[in-house]
Amino acid sequence: MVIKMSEEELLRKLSEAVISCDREAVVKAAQQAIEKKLDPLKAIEKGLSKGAIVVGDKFDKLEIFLTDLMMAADAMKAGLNVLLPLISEGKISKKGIVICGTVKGDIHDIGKNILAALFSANGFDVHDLGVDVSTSKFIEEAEKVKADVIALSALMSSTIGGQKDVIDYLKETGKREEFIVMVGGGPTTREWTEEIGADGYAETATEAVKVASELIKTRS
Ligand code: B12
Repeated sequence: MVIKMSEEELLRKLSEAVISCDREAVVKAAQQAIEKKLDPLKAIEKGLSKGAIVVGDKFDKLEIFLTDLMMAADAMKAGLNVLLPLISEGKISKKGIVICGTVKGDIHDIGKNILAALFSANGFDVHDLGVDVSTSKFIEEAEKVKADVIALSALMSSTIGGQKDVIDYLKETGKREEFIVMVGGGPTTREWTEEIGADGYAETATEAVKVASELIKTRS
């Protein structure tokens, strides 16, 4: 019970430090989380990310400005710099090759970076193409590295169409069956996944790794 309380307290601290755009407080809370042996993934998903959701809602309601949003993102990234390296290193046997990136017109990369780190930590060979990635770049790279999975991140309703573009392009060029396509990020839903004909969707990076592993298994 005592342990649970302090864990909750730490998660709250992480989230509140992101909400108040306090970089130093985020780093301090992340270091405390490590000292208290809190699972780094839990600290990210139930601490830092919760803060990001609150900040996003405030921005949506015009309660904060873009500069605040940028400062909160900066604080969150500082926390990730402390926590992500602690997520255990990949196992020796490679589970598959993943290409990931944020779609065209979209520069949000925090979630995509977590996704890449978790795939890597779980034994996948990851090729992170970064942000604002064009449809052709995704496909060129996927062919080059003989990817099993193309993971497309999109955070805005104005850019989510980039996920459909990749799938449409694969269909048009007769390459759809060569790759597993997964989609995720804020506006992505299960319905959208079905509508565009993607193979998999996940709400969190942890779930994404599980879904990808299952999809690869069923394909081979
Ligand atoms: C931080 C942030 C920013 C930062 C980005 C910094 C960075 N380097 O990423 C900055 C300040 C730069 C920014 C800019 C903008 N932003 Co912004 N931003 C956010 C915010 C607050 C948090 C996003 C985030 O990092 N979340 C935390 C991560 C961990 O979560 P996540 O990305 O969802 O990822 C998780 C899962 O979704 C999943 N996942 C992610 N990708 C994938 C991919 C696959 C394949 C799978 C399976 C899973 C998966 O795994 C991750 C970990 O579990 C959101 C609000 C929100 N609630 O999302 C707004 C938000 C996304 N932004 C928004 C907007 C409008 C903008 C701007 C247009 C603002 C402006 N007026 O300029 C610009 C866009 C610039 C551009 N062209 O891209 C809107 C989008 C609205 C919409 N629905 O279209 C949001 C929702 C805020 C809002 N409520 O209005 N933003």
